[in-house]
Amino acid sequence: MNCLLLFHLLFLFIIISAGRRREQLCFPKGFKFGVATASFQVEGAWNVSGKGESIWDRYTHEYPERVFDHSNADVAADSYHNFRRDVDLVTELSLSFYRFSVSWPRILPTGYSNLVNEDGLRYYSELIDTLHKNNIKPVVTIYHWDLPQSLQDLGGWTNPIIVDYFVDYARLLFTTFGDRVGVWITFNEPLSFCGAGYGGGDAPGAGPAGSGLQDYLCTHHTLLAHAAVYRLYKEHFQDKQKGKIGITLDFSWLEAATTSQEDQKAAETARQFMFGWFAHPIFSSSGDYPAEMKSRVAYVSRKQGFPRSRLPTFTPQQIQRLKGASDFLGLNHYTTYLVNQGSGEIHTQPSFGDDMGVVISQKDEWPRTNSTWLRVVPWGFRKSLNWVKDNYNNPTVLITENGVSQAAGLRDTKRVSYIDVYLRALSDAIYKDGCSVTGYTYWSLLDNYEWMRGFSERFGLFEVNYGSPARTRTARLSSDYYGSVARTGCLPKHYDSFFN
Ligand code: GBH
Repeated sequence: MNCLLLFHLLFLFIIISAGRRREQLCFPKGFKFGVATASFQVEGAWNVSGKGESIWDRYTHEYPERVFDHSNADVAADSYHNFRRDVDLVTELSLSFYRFSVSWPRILPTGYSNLVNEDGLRYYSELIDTLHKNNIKPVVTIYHWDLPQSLQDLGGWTNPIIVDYFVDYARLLFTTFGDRVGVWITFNEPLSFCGAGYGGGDAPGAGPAGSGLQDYLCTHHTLLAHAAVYRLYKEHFQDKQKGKIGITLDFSWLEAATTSQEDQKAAETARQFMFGWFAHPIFSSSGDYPAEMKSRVAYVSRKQGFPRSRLPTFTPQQIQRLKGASDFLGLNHYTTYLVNQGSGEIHTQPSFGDDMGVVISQKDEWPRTNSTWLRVVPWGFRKSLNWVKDNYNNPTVLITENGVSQAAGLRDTKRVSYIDVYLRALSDAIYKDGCSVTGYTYWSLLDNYEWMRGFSERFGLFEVNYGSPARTRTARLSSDYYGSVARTGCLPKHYDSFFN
């Protein structure tokens, strides 16, 4: 009798402890892990060897007080001189790919293709060759925000002529590097550079006066430039070079703040304005801007006394050229917001905010990080992926960025747990929901220049010592953790073992 009781107790104990142990979680065979950086944020060498000025060079030099710590990216992590060390770090972590961006003004100092800077070509050529020597695949972003200043002098992305110049620039990249690059990304996050650059405080600094006007023009021409470069690659390069080409969009999850119908509707409106704005023309079966966005902007414009909508229109041919113009969807995801219906107030001064008509917030209890906008909400990642799957017929997705900032220091336990919980959410999206995700990219390989936040926010798996002329890179705990994930394809059973 006693013996049986003991046996039962033992059994119970085994069940409880098994419940506590995390089940082994592995990503599908062939799933790829990588890291990302962007030219302006890491390269430095802002005026070295023939490089031209970018809008971010100009902006941070002219308005240092607008940058949180008054810094600029003249040197940053100095990857221009240190790229071999960077590639060593990627190699150390056993990663499959390195996502970096090309600085347009480093290659074409004036922005125009009649003047090529040979040193710029040499730099990216050596970077690509070094990656291949180490068995790492380059994933190349053509535009990550550092527009040549000379093109901004023409109006930048608000001027339709930019489409032609972007095509010239992309053609040069395909011709020069295309035989060695398997994955191209035309644009990184148009929501950020059009929304914040042409309607807010990022470079080139249109400010709120541009909102609801310049941001729409910027997006319009960015989408047309994307379609033009996609078609160029398809028609003239893809057969021979066998690469893939897509676009990277930022999708923060937007969750209705309450169960009320108004807030549910507001959340969907916000998704259409902040993600559908770019995704719908390319990935939906009907194409064009989301219907709801078209009708809302038309309605608010009319109320403000405009004779027509401030949202530009595509011709039927342009709609066709954009539809399906991507081999995959690059998705950047960091955090989640709550959405309430707005007051419906319409100011005379146009703004994207009044057009969208919602109120966005975050929940106090969501864990904070070192970036005010970034809270840890892993279930929002899974919901974003499901929304993409349901709305755009389950496209092939590459996670091109996901990551978190922490204060300086090597024991970045919060970063380890952020990556771990987000990777769990991702695996649920893949295995339980059937989302087609082929790879994951951590942002970022190393600490870098965080735009208007300067060096105050660190996203790196490796810490950069900005006080040392050599810009020494030192491994953080999270690099061990992420290296182990990449090596095994599995999440470690006890990720907290990385804390000891
Ligand atoms: C990515 O954007 C960028 O692609 C990358 O370059 C960047 O380093 C990384 O995120 C980390 O930030 O300060 O309240 O005005 C992510 C989307 C859009 C998030 C702008 C921060 C500013 C919010 N970003 N947003 S706020």
